[in-house]
Amino acid sequence: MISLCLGGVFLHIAMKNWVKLIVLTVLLTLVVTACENESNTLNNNDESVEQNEYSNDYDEIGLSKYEPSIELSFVRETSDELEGLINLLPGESLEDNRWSRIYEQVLGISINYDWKAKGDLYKQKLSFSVSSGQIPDVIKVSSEQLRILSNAGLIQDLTEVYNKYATPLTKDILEQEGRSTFDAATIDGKLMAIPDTNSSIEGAMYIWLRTDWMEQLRLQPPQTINDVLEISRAFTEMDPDQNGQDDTFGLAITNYLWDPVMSIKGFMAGFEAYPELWIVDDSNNLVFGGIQPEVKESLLALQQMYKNGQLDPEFSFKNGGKVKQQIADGKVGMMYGEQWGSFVVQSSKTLASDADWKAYPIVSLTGNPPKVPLKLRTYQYFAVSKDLEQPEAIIKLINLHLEKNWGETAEYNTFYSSSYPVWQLSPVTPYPAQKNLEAYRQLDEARETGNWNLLNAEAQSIQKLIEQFQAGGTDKSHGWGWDKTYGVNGAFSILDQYEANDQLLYEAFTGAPTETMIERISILHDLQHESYINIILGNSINEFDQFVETWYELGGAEITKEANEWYHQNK
Ligand SMILES: [Ca+2]
Repeated sequence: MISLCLGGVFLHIAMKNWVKLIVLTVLLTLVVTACENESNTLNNNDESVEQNEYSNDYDEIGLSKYEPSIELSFVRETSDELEGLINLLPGESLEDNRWSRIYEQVLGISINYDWKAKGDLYKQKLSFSVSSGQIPDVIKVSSEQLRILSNAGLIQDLTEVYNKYATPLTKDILEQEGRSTFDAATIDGKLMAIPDTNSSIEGAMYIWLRTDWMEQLRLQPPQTINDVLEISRAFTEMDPDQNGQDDTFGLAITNYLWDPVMSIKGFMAGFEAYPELWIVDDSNNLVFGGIQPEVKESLLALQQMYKNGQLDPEFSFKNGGKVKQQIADGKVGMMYGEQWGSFVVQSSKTLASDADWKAYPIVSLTGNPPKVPLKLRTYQYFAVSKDLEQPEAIIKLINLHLEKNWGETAEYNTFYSSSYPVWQLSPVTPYPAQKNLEAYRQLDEARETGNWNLLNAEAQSIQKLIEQFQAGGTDKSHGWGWDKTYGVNGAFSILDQYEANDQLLYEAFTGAPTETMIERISILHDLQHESYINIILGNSINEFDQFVETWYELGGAEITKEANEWYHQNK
């Protein structure tokens, strides 16, 4: 029941390990709670899964059944978390579970795994599989690997298969954030894989502020970057925790500047600086945001904050786990972060039960609503072996997965979240990019109209947690973060506003990585990161111009050329 928001968003996305850790802690806490509170429902669900036999009642060709059944092979990445999940589900295994059974019963597709492995070993084996050409029927690969398979002639064109077999629901969901997720999967005009789409809109930034400190210091919500700077100063210098000691900082940031929480990119957006994105300039050419002059001004502001003791002097040695601990210890009261930042800042309530937080919209220098940068998050693709006679089978799996979770015959509490994030049992795990925003919108409407009957299963489960929080009993802490994210003035109310104001800035380069990108991008990333950190720590701002020059020389010029070739051919 819980996993959907957390599970749906987080575990679909590759993230730094520390973020995973936070997420898992939250997940486990909530799962345990859910089990305690809903053991009856859970048992019922599990029994029904064991006993239910599904037949095929669908008319769509994309949900038709193979008779006799076919076998479809994959390879599978496992993890301790996935094993832990399976241990919680009696009678189910990775090979034989509620998803494998319904795929077999409804579609006549029997799923096999050629091999399974964890983490780095999985990556190594996958890489060997791609380079040696020994691939299963369906393989999930990066866009680079997709090029290799396509160039080697090992996979098939799925253009017609997708058009013919994808159900309207599938097309609607896979294209929810536009067709850009298909760009890197399209080679010479042919769709060579189905994108494993991830939500980009979930990357929107908010300012998370400790409101009990704001009240203590009589500070108003920020309207401009100047207000943010003033709050940072006040949180550092005016003893917001009233302990008589100079022991607090203004803004939480980690040694990795691009984390989804406690990063600098939301702050920089206020200066119209987009250090992670390719953007379109005034002459309709692509330029890399990380080298634009606007970045300079934002780095200068951070340098000033550092100099004035508003950033931890040791931030460049501290990862997310350590900075999260500083928040828990009541040393910092402001961070930029994604919608689930509530679950990070909640840790401060252990030490100070009256600690309170709220998400605010990011702000600009002028006070005009700033653009909110969104990096494209789709990075994996399902390719199909040239030898498979039923290439549409992968589309059918995706169709049924979406249908049983978000379609008219959805059984969300059985197939997405039975209190446990059971969606992970399937080899394909598509989801609507805007599902969390949609859940908020349903809750918002119900709060307005008083009609709670129209909530989907996801919104219902969130509402239960919010009610738990509002009821104020011993379990209220379980609902705190949910209220901060999905409640009346929660983070999603701001996302709704961002969208209505046309503030969302989607990444403009969405093609497969170019030749020089593949070769040079990690060197350029490191160069950028080091230059930014050094400037924040006090090096001359003139070093920025030197960095830009070096960036161009080390491959940036070539990459810019290649990115523009793609852009002018495709957009
Ligand atoms: Ca203090």
